[in-house]
Amino acid sequence: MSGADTACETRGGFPCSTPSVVRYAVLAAAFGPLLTCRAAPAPAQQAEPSWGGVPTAATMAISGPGEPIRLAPATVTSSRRARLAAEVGDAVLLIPSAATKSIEGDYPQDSDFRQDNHFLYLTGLEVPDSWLVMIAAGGELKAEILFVPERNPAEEMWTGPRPSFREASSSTGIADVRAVSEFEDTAIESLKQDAGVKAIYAPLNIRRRHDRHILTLLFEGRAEVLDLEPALARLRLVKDEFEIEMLRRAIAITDAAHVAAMRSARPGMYEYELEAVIEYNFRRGGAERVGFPSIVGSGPNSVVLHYDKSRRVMEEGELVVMDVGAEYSYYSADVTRTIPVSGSFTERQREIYELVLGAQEAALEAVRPGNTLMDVERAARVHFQQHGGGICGPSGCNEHFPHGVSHWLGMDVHDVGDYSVKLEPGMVLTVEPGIYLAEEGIGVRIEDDVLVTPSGHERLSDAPREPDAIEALMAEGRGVSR
Ligand SMILES: [Mn+2]
Repeated sequence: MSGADTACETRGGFPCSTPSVVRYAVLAAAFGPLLTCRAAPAPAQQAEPSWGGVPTAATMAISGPGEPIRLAPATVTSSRRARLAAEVGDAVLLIPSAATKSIEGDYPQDSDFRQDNHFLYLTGLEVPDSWLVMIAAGGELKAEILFVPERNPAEEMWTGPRPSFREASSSTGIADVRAVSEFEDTAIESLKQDAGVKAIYAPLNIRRRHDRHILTLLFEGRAEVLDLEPALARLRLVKDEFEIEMLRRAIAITDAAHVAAMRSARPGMYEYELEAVIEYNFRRGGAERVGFPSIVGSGPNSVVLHYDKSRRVMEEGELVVMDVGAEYSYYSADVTRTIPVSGSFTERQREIYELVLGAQEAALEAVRPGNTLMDVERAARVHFQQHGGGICGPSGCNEHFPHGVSHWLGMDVHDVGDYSVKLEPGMVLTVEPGIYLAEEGIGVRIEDDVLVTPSGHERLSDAPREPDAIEALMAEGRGVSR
């Protein structure tokens, strides 16, 4: 849209600076006065993490008690909201929080309330049943309103105190906080009527498509409703400093859990016992939950890519694949190590392991700005082609390596984002080649988490992965001198 930018008026306390804003005046009037100044309190100083240090006598406990998670402060979430407005240009954005879980209907065992990732990314607020409304015009954030449940002493006896409007405002930097009970009558009703709105962005994924508010706008509203996901995915693909810090913590906790597992593994142990060592260390390190169901697969289960039952006794002479990730502050690690149950690799196992490790090194080399995930994938596959003949047999390694080398990593373990873009500093991906020989019951996967940097990459995960280092650690865990 072109045209002279002369109009500048204020209606209902809603400052306008571009012509497109005028279209939102009706909306603004319906919402009442909208404040655009957003408080940005400085984040509290954090103490140095205390959990990384002292190993205890027990092999199963490596990481000491961790710090509770942190949520992004207003300075961080305000800048994300401004970037989202720049991404969409002219639109009204509706972002719902996660809903309260019901013990009767949702089977929420072992899973506390978890905020919706998009909502948390934009607000840092762990409150259920809420909506964020943003108005963008000319690529600028013109207004934002947070609708949260009103405080309710009778309910809070069960669920604990909820933030007041004032608290929600100061933790998010959103000046205008209202009761969610008003959301339908103000936001949805005015959006249904207002034909001047160029577009409404809302999440239209399968979980959200049936939201009654979104349905109302889709079928009764006059503006086009577009999917918010691609715009948010573009933002979330490049991590900000706060996100990288949280990812580093999630990954450090996961590394420590791998070390504990290596020291604890024994023939005769159930897979679930090893899983318990890992998840115990996650929680002790301050992680809220697993980022995905832990995969601990021994022997024949080592070739099952997403084996999550963990019910088998691990036997002498087998390998066990541990593909696990702690979730800390809503960011998930994803690190895989493959270790010999008995503490030392057989010759055959080591040969396969070295092949996979070589492919991983080749793939890591390809992680640098300008390359794509396809280049990373190709590097691993070329390595298998050139060095895997003796191991994979005449059909080649592709048949024994059925999954991709990389995926994006962040708030979702398979994080949002386009897979065809060029790598840029701030993107975080996994590099995880594997070889699975079903007939031999040998599966090897090695997975690390990698940050793209201006000059190449930084491997964020650091649990031992050289076979000699794994054997040394396992011997130490058994009190065996080598
Ligand atoms: Mn992975």
